[in-house]
Parts: sequence; structure tokens; C-alpha cells
Amino acid sequence: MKTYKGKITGKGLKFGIIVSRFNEFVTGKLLEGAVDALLRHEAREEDIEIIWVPGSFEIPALASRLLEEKKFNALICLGAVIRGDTPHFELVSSQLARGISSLALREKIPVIFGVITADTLEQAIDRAGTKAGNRGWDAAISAMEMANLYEEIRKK
Ligand code: INI
Repeated sequence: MKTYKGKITGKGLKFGIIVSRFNEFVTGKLLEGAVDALLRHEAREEDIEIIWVPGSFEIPALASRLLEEKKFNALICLGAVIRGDTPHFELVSSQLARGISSLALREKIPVIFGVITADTLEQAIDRAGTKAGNRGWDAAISAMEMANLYEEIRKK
């Protein structure tokens, strides 16, 4: 029996983090969580690039451009879409999820969905480093695990 499990380490890996400025109060906390998780798992500061976009809707397009550069081992997408803020919540969140997942399916590196979709600002804050953990931290952990898993599968 052979089991594959990606190690949760950022050693030797390069990460791109795309983060939305919309709801920056929340997304800034997701970014802090993601960077903290990477640095605590042996990623180096010089191997992390952070790219800000205006809103979550812009994340997939920017991710697609960055993927062309082929310099990262994983991309982490961070945003916060809050129902109360937008009458087109469903549209923004579904397009975003669809865009990121289609890139993730097409590309040879993991593209991680670290976007909070919440009904209220309070719920979003809960998931950005307060009551309910930090989705940015979780996204970075998934990015390291998946990048290492892809490498294991590639070598098998
Ligand atoms: N962008 C977000 O990241 N979160 C939101 O809650 C949001 N709302 O509420 O509208 C939002 N809108 C901006 C959107 O992502 C684009 O930046 C904008 O439509 C320009 O393309």
C-alpha cells in the first residue's frame, strides 16, 4: 500500500498571494494569517510575493496572468465577499469560485481559495482571526500541503 500526503512545510517553495482591497479590514487579517502560517512553516520572506487587486472579482484574472510567469509553487487567493455589501453577492461569489476552480483544474500548481463569503461583516470578522479561526492561515496551510503533494505525485 502506498499513501501520499503532502507535507505542511514551505521550505524551498515560492508563494504568490493575491489579496483583495475590498473589505481590507478583513482581507488584511487574512493576509497576516497566511504570511504567518508560511513563515512558521519554513517559507522564506523573499519567496513570498503579495499582489493587491481592487476586489475579489479581479482575483481570477490576476491569478491567470501570474500563472503564466510559472515562478510560484502555489497561489493563494484571499478576499471577502459580504452579502450585506452587495446586491450581486451571488454573482461576485459564484464567478469568483468558478474562476479560481477552473484555474486550479487547468494549472499544474495549486490555486487555493482563501475567500470568505459571509452574510454579515461580523461573520467575516469571525473567520479572519477571531472566533472562528483565520481563513488566510487555513489557505496557506492548504497551499503548502497541496504544493508538496503535487511534487510527490509528479515524482511517483
Ligand atoms: N468585492 C469584494 O471583494 N467583496 C465584496 O463584498 C464586494 N461587493 O460587496 O461588491 C466586492 N465588489 C467589488 C468587485 O469585486 C470588483 O472589484 C468590482 O465590481 C470591479 O470589477
